[in-house]
Amino acid sequence: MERRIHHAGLAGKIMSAENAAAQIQPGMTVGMSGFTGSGYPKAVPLALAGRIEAAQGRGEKFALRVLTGASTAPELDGALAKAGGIDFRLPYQSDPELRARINHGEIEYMDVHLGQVAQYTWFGFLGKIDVAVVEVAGILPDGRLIPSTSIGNNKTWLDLADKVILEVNSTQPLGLDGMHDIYYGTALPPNRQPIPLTQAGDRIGEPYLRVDPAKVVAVVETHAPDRLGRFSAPDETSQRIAGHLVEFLKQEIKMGRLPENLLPLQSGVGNIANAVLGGLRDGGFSNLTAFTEVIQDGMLDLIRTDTIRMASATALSLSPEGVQEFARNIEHYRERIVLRPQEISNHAELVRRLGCIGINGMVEADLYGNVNSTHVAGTSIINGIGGSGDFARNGFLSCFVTPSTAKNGAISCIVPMVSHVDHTEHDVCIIVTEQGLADLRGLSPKQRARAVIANCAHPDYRPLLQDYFDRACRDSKGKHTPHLLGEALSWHQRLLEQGSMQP
Ligand code: 0RQ
Repeated sequence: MERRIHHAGLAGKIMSAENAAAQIQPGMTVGMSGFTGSGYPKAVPLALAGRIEAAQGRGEKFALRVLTGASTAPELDGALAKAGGIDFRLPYQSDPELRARINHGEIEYMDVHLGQVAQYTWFGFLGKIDVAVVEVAGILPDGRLIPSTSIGNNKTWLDLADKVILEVNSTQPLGLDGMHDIYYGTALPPNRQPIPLTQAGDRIGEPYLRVDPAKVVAVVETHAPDRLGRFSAPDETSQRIAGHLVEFLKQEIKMGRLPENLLPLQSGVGNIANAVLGGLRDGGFSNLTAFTEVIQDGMLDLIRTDTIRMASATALSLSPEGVQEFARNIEHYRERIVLRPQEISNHAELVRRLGCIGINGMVEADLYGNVNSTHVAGTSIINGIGGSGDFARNGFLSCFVTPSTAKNGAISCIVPMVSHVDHTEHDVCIIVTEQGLADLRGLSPKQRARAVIANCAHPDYRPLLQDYFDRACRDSKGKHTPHLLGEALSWHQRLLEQGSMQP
């Protein structure tokens, strides 16, 4: 570990995770590192959970406001949620324990666009940050920090927190050094200047995070790797979704609306989005770029084969096999990957300037193109909006992908009216299911409904949707966006009551 902590003053602050966790008091707001299961602190949250359980055992309330980059892992969200140690959490999460407690109403959860979290903190909208707990790969002699496998909101937490706890993780490859680009030019309105990034791979900042050593109250050494899941192998459904999208992109090139090497890709989380990337590799594309949040296995593979020549993201979220491949060929990847703070990877100005092609998973879409990315039957959260909205609103094209049904056909992912809206009809260009692709660009609501029913609905549900739409066109008071309000959410009600949307 000696070679990872080169600052004498900070080396003098090495202590156990338990002693570090003792710096965190009930009611505090803690900004933690971590984005889609990578770069999260491995030891302090666990020690904290132990402390919280002991306090609860004595009948004392001990809960925190926990802010992160995005989802973390069982050692952080899972352990703290299980201990009853989280009062309030933002943004994106995916831990089953945390999700269950949010949906039971025990934890307040604020789902917010990932690109907005840093500026909301700087604006003061989220209150004061008491403590930052940030994983890093190493500490330089001058005290600057080599970031880990994700950057997320770390710059903001380190800048704004009163106290800082650093975890230095010996398993994170030192080859990460030089891969990051931390931009320190962000100012607050009215003093903001244009962000000088015009290509996905531009380096506009510095490779290291800054921290005031005087604020660092503890340095903890850890030796556990990121705990990341595996992706399911692309099945026939996801391959058909990928096929429709690839065919569409090729058609756009033919029509002269996209260049041969497309525009910078953004790809969301989940199995379907991962499979779509595999489709691009097999589709004969080359010289592509990505300006995205997360590099999953599918994208790593495109970088390995030079299908993607440059990728910008805020986190690596790889399977155990992906981690091995990354470490084996880290020199290749260092030339082709730039990791940035999420306020930059997801910045509206940059997504719009670069003209990103956003491809994100969804839960359901309605006839008119409104998209629900987050809730089951309108009330239970799955993960969160993540960065999908940053790209859907601001990109060149916003594509949403899903199988046409879920839960063995009991649920139609195309419904009369979405039970929760994350992306409005105004932000959605393309909807793809294994049935086909609906191109909603330039269409009125009724034209969109016809395209969605014809191209995306499953044959089991298509006649029901057509019937709803026909009756809505006849009986709706307003004929611009026809709806039968008493019936619009009846499919979800049927699901809750009978376990299926089928009548
Ligand atoms: O449930 O796991 O119990 O089987 O939702 O569905 O089909 O495996 O799809 O893994 O691609 O995830 C929207 C959740 C899709 C994801 C979502 C059930 C389904 C299954 C997963 P089971 P699939 P995926 C950048 C972008 C929001 C954030 C985002 C997501 C589970 O893509 O979280 O885009 N997106 N960020 O059975 C009830 C329906 C359903 C349904 C699917 N209509 N009703 N359940 N499911 N459709 C990255 C970041 O921002 C970090």
